[in-house]
Amino acid sequence: MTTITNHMPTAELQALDAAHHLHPFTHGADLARKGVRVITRAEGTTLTDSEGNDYLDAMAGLWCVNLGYGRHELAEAAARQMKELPYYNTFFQTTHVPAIALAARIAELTPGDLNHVFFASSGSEANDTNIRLVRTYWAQKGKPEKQVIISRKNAYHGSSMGSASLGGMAPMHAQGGLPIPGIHHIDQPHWYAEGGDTDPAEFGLQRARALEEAIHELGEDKVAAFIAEPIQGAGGVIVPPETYWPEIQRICDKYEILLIADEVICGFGRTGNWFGSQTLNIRPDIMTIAKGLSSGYQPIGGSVVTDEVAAVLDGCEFAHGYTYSGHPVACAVALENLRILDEEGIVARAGSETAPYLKEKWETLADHPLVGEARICGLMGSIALTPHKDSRAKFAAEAGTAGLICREHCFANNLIMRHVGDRMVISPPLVITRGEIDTLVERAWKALDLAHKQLGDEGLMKAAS
Ligand code: PXG
Repeated sequence: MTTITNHMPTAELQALDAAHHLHPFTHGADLARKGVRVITRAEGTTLTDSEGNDYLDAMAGLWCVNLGYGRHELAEAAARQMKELPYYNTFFQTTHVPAIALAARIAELTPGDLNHVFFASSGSEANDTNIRLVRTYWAQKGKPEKQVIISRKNAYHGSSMGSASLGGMAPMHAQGGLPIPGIHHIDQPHWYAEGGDTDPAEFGLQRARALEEAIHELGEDKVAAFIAEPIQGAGGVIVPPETYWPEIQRICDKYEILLIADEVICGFGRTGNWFGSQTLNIRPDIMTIAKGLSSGYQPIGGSVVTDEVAAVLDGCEFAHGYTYSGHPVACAVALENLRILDEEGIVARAGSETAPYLKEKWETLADHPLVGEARICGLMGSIALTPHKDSRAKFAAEAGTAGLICREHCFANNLIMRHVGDRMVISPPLVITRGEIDTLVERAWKALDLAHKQLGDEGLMKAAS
């Protein structure tokens, strides 16, 4: 057997990766030609690759390393738990201390009477739980016909059959026969791309009222729940107009449907409060959590439900669960992560200091000739690339061409910023310093300059007609 280490030449690691490793959301043949980037270590907000290059990770991994890299306390919590009880399940009338402690801590942190947690190992699993959970809830209440879950186009809720069906990503639905039955998608509150000449506040109301229209169309007696990310993340960090969420809340209150806030990205400090629901004043019946729950140090997620939902579910055996629901090592690491986020005031500081500073700097990017808008909420931000600022025009070239060019210039300038089509998005670790924010925005500006030049040179600064 070959021993594969960080010290092997990059080319050998790349060849082995191409030979044996299938990557998520990646065109395999393209990647094999180009050669994969090998990340070897990380500290704070900085990643290092096998060639010794450092990158400012403005994505916190995949929107998850809220605490930043290199916190040994979490490694020690894992090692302690592995020695004491590396695994036991939470099925069949058993439990263990890490699961008890983490569920209790989550209940303290989540707002209102969201006091009960069903654990999973990822956001996708948690959203799959939610599909079965809300349908079971209504069946228990004597309304088994309430089955349909309303979601939104361009939402991201995961990659499993159920969660990708909840999601509204057309390319995902095109593969593997999705969506599953009983999921209905309404339009998203994406004013910049879809609002045209409508005033943003009016547009927010219109897009919220699409929920009410869908409830009428499908029948109130058929609709089980509405699911949404407080702020769409993977869809391009789309901050809805301020009118949107109050109207959604009004509609959810008026009709008998459960509101599921998918907090997988927005949770655990990302928007400047513990939960996006607090920032946007939403009162969900169910929250999906993952990512920042453990800052990505261990795979863990869950569904947090209110006292009322839990009481209804308690009336039956919910025939659902994962081998690793409440995995003790993942729970111990998540608990340690939450302790540090709280005791070091990281979430509090994200809201009171880091987010306002980042906002001030990030919004300067709106002055760049390639940028149509810069949006930010807490520590999640986006910029829209455009060939024509005033009209918010899209590029004539295939969507994502400009975004990819910009992303490559970011990498070449030691910044990791993701592109979603022709939007660039950031979600840095909450521990990012002012100096690092300055660096982030300087490097972003430089990458935009270079992308602008390349797009011009290649004749790509043309607007779609
Ligand atoms: N809900 C939301 C809101 C998410 O952002 C999931 C659920 C699924 O979580 P898991 O743990 O199953 O991946 C997510 C995940 C991207 C990207 O490219 C975003 C996610 C995952 C992978 C890539 O922006 N979000």
